[in-house]
Amino acid sequence: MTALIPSARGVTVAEFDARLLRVPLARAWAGDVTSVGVIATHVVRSDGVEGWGFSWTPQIGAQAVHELLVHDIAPAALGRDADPETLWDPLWRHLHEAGGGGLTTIALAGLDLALWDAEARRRGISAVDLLGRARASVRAYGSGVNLHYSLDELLAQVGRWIDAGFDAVKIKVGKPDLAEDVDRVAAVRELLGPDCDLMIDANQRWDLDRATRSVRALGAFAPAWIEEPLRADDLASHAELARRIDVPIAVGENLHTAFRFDEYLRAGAAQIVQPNIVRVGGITPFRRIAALAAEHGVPLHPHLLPELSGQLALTLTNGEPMVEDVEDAGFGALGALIDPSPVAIADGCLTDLPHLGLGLRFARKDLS
Ligand code: SMN
Ligand code: MG
Repeated sequence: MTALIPSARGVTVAEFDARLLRVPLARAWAGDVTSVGVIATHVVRSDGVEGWGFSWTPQIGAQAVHELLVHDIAPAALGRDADPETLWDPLWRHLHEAGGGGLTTIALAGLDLALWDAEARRRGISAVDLLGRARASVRAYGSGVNLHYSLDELLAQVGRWIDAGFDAVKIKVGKPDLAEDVDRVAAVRELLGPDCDLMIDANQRWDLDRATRSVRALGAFAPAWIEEPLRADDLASHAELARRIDVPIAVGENLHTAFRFDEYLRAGAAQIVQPNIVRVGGITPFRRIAALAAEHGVPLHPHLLPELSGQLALTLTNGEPMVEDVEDAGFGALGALIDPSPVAIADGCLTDLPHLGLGLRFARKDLS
């Protein structure tokens, strides 16, 4: 991949800081997920240019991410080249004894995003234009953390997505009793009609036998994909499941490195990939994963974070990426941003609005 920021050579990281905030959710994602952790980051380069980024983890590890950023990433980054594509690999190697992916990559995203933001701001353009705009808009789908909803609540949510103009929606499956999943998916399909895309997400709840039985039963409602049917760690079972079912398998929100995505793709264990830009370590590794997906001819739909994912999706050249809009969970809608949201979602489409850099500076104080 050609370097995008040759003009940044010689410019170094001069200052870096990170602060932890919790952003309350308007709709709880489950009884115990009522807010998400955000680690807002800020970089100053040796040429005086500033950039803002963030890291994110809903429930687990936000303090640890903050500590990694302040104690392990900042000292290793200071004085080094401020080009994110030059800096990412040495920092990843530096952190590796604490894990090749997971908290280390989640933390690394905080610096990577801030460095991309800084370079776009130096040029007076948006990150979309810095990275290379490929399209004017991307399709968005309605999504919700709704396994705990009653059937009436679930249908009301799907009704809101239809009214908002979405033609693709994703619901959770994985009730203890398969018959209940069948009833819920049948009712949602009935409400949507045959022309909308319906995706189902099991959030790693099943084992191989249960997944086989479930997907065979739920396949009757023409799901566009089954997401995370099994533990994301278990590549072999995904490959076996793919041989047993004809619904495409989507994974990625719990894969953390380009190596892991490559293994899944080579094994035929995923037909759709969904990297989370923060969890994989930022824009730099996300772009490598997107290149891998393109090589394999596999669709990529970035996971969550529509204000960030939407911008990256606008730069993807392969296929038709879709962006996930979890109901009432955007950072803009939650009041977490200083500036107006850099993107808008209407009639099932995401577009970007005029902004500098990533346009994602977080509110100064803790919001919870
Ligand atoms: C999901 C994961 C984490 C937080 C919210 C939602 C979910 C999805 O798996 O894919 O939307
Ligand atoms: Mg999911």
